[in-house]
Amino acid sequence: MYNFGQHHGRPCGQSFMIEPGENHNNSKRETAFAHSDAESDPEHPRKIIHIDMDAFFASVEQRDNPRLRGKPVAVGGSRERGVVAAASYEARKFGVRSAMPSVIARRKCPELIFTKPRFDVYREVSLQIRAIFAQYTPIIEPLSLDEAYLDVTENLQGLTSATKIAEQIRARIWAETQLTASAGVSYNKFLAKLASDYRKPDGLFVITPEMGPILIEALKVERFHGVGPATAAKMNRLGIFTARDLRGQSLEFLQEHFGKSGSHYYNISRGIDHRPVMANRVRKSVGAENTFPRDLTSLEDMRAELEPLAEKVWRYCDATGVRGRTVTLKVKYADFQIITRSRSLTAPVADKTVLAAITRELLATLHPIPKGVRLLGVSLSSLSCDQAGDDPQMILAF
Ligand code: TTP
Ligand code: MG
Ligand code: MG
Repeated sequence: MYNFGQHHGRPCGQSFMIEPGENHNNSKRETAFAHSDAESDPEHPRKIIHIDMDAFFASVEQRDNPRLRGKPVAVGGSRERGVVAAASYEARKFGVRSAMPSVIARRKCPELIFTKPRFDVYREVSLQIRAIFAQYTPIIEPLSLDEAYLDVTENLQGLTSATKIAEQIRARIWAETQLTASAGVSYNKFLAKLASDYRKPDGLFVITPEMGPILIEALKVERFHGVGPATAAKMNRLGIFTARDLRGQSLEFLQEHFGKSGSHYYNISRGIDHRPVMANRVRKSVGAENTFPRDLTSLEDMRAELEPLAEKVWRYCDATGVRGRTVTLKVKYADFQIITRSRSLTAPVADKTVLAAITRELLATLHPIPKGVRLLGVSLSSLSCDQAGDDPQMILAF
């Protein structure tokens, strides 16, 4: 059953936003064992582990360059428009974070050392850790290069304690990569992911069925995985700030305001999450979108907003080696009407400049724009993936 592991480290939280996408199993045979039961039996809770590498890109750089060890390190571009991809824990003491403009990071920490990302090495480590996971279960759902969900309810080693498995995995990751990972163990994905953040870095935390609902009561909605800044702001406007506030709302109210996601929010505020861990996900698209504080009305402003979106999509492409042929522009008007315009090339988009140019052309086809624009999104699909890319659909929210 659920054992408590060693608790050390300190809380820290940040996460990518990933939208659930379609799942494709490679074969019928695999479908039989490659995902866990959607409707979990309360008598026999599932055992889900979420593993996430600590300060991933930055730790790899510190591992491979002894001069960086113990120092505040940022992986990313140091130039004027550069952004921090990863910050070492030493850098975080100064307030340096992922996605922070490098100019601000340097202001917060003048001795910050910037290093260029080496995506090939990160991909290699990613494959190494996935090979370790595979020794315990075939039900592995990677969320990005450095993290994955594992369903170990029926694991290959015949171990009954999910906590023991998580500890073994952490130890093996250290032995094989000289990098640390944090683990969360719980009875569903939502809580396992939350748990892995609790004792970061180099920690393990278990959330039992008894603890789940109590532990999340005071949790702020913006800490929920899957609740992006726009949704959190909307919840706040409705007077919903914590899981407790969310729990105070009826299912009908949440569905009315959040559509299909309403019932998911209703459930997770109670520590309930029936989503199965899905192996063999195939990524369909990668996109970035931004909801603006004020509606945009001029074409010039819209063009200016497209640039960072294209950049963000391309950064992800670079990080994972993924490439795509179809560029889609999404526009949400002030009255919430959504339209999309796409263009497909015969070969994958070659670089960031091409991606940005196509998005500008797609925007130009909408001219004259009839109403204010609330949101713009850029995405790339018809993807050709390498073996390390497998998020079904990734939305990098601002
Ligand atoms: P995370 O797991 O979110 O962060 P982390 O591993 O750096 O730190 P920790 O988990 O200990 O809190 O992301 C994994 C890697 O993904 C990160 O090292 C760099 C990359 N990344 C970006 O490039 N941009 C981003 O905005 C984020 C959040 C991560
Ligand atoms: Mg990480
Ligand atoms: Mg991660």
